[in-house]
Amino acid sequence: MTDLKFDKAAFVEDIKDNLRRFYRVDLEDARPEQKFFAVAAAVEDRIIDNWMDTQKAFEEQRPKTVYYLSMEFLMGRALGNNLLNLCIYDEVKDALEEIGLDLNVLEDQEAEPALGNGGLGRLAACFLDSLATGGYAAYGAGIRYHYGLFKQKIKDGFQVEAPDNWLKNMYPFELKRPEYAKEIRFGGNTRTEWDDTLGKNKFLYENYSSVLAVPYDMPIVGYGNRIVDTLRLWDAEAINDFELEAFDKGEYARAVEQANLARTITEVLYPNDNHMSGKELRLKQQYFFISATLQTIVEQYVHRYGEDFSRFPEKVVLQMNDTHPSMAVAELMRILMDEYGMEWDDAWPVVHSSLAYTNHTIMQEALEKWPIDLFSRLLPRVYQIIQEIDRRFLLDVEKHFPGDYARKERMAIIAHGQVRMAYLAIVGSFSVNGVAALHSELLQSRVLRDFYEMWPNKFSNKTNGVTQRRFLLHGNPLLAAWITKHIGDGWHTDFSQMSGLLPLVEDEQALREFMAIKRANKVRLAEYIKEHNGIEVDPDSIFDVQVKRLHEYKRQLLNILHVIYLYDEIRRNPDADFYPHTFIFGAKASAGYQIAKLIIKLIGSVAEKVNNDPAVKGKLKVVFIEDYRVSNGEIIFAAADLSEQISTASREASGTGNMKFMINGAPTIGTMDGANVEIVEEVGIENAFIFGLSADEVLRLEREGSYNPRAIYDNDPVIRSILDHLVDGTFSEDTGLFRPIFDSLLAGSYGKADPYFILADFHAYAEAQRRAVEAYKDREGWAKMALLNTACSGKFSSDRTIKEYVDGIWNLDPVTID
Ligand code: NBG
Repeated sequence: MTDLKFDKAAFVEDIKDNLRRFYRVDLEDARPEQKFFAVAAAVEDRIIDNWMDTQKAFEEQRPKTVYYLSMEFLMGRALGNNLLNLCIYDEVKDALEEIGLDLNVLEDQEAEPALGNGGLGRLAACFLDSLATGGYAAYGAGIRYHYGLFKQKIKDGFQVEAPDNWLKNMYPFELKRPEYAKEIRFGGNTRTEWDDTLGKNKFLYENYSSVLAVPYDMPIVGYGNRIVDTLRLWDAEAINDFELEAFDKGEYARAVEQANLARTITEVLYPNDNHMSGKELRLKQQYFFISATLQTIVEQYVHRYGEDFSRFPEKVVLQMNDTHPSMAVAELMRILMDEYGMEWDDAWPVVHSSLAYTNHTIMQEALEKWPIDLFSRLLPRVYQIIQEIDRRFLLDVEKHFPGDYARKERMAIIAHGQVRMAYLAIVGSFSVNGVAALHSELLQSRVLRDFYEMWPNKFSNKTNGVTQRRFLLHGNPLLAAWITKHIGDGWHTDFSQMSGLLPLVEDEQALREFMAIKRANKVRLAEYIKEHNGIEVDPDSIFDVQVKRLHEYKRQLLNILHVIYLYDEIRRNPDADFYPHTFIFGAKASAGYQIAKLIIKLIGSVAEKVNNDPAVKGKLKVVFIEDYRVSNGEIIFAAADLSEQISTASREASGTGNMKFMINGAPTIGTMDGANVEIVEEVGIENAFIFGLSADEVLRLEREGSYNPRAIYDNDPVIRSILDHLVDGTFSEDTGLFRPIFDSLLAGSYGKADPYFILADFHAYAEAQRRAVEAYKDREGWAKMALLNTACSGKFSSDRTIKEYVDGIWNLDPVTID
């Protein structure tokens, strides 16, 4: 499919022009990053026409528009993706080859916009790709952090964070739009004053300080449909008037200080995944991008439809990606009342019918709660509005459940000195959804049960998905071409067609080809590992992979304890039959998350020991891949044999890495958690390696408080010996180094030992590992299982997820341009 007439000569000419214009160099003398920019700018030029046509079509057809509000967009590199979606990847590759440029090398030059932590931010990026591809009028709205997620270096086995200065060189795929800047106000106080002409109290907001929110637009190219949606990221600048005033008084330094203060708002992404940071600056970031976005949306609405807001919910829908954007509820009320003079009773239905909320976690420490004093000091007017929302909401609760005071206390938005952002989001929206069937079920039956009982119709499930265009078409070109050879290229935009591969499970030739592709991808990863880690890995060993953020609930510790167990076995029986096995890890830990960082160190220390022990004879290898991110992720998923999804059941809301592995033909070894449940439903339990406590069992053990890891340690010699290695000098001369990990399992630094049930699940996990290795030894059987995973992955495209949001929540119609 080529939608764009690709003019090779003009393209090459543009590249040379760009080099002259931006760098005053010829192609021969240009440095790699200059070549990248020149090519990327030429590609951006080819996006612009479609982008303008899309905007025109929106302006003419005025479709209902969705705004995806998110603090995080983990976009990954854009060059390759844009070329694929423009359907000119191969043409450009050839054109570049003719002038001596290698597209893959150029792609590696691109700084990666890593404006997100993990699954939540990457989901937002996949959703934008699917929205544009589906032809929907959609905007992403977020923050243009100057520093994205830190780059991870490993020094002596420890994680060291380096700043991610992704804007150091000009970023080619963004456009500054100063003409759409908005003023954002913080602090100050509120006051009411009688207004004679209005005949009522007028509300005043005074003594605030302001910053300017300036938007930068990134194009989101739909696949082969000429639609280009927009990701609008807000950057902070000082308000010019402020500076002028200070200049007048000769306070030059103060003016500059002011400017720097403004800029700090968008300086850095908080590197926490599934954990709330509670910092004032974070709260500022939230209000900053929400206020700027809502001002823009309302202005746009008024421009099209005038000041009658009754049709607002027909034309606009806002999806809140977790609670981070939830002050949208109050901010939209504020704008409608304070700036457009609406009454509460008229404004509330407008707000409430246009906002929807997605919950992404049941982890208590991730649920946002802000102290009242901080909130009301920074955002006095917004706080006032939240108080009124809460007051009215509690009256409503009283109506539904008369006299149930305990319930009111449980459900109040403001309680115990805090503002509970999740409750604000639920009360202020018409839709609340979880991100996988099990997760949504847990929300309804446990975490948000009170709300579900009050408003059962508000709740639904939307199981996550990932874009096959990045994680298969771009990341695994060999497999993509093979699939297209067999079933055509319809799967690029209709992933349910993957089931067309099912008959090939009986085709020996096809199975051989499929496995040959997997092997080629393993060789590609082995080369990456050799280059980046200096470790040789055997492409014929099992590539057993766990890549994701480091978090205790994700249980990388269970994985590495099992490696220690295998190492012991080998040392005990050096001549026993042992199938070569490579354990590959990749994970960033939040900078302040000490135990997580220590687990990284433990993985490194085990790797060091195991990889260099001659008794192991190279049969067991452990690799920690530095700086796991979207770009190397694509290489890793394509090469995996086994997908580790071993979270404590009930804790992983969905997971999306699990889907990326499945698509690329890696069976899952995992617990019945998150979307694993649905993966197993699709592929059959016999084509996965499922183990461990169920969500119900975990929750029951927690409720009863009956779990006793100490007893396991005392009575189980195998587990005792593994854990003792943490403190007996096997992996570190400093026997105290890993003591905190040992204690977290047995003593519990917070009075609770092994909160993620690692010891409870250990033997079940080891047994599932044995099953996986046995299955792997049967080469033909494994090929079938792996291919079945790919063939049954059709459900896990974000195109399907987006269609469910569109039909079930947003109610959008696609737009076409000719
Ligand atoms: C994460 C969950 C994942 C889920 C992603 C995307 C947060 C708060 N939640 O399981 O932990 O896949 O969201 O929905 O980051």
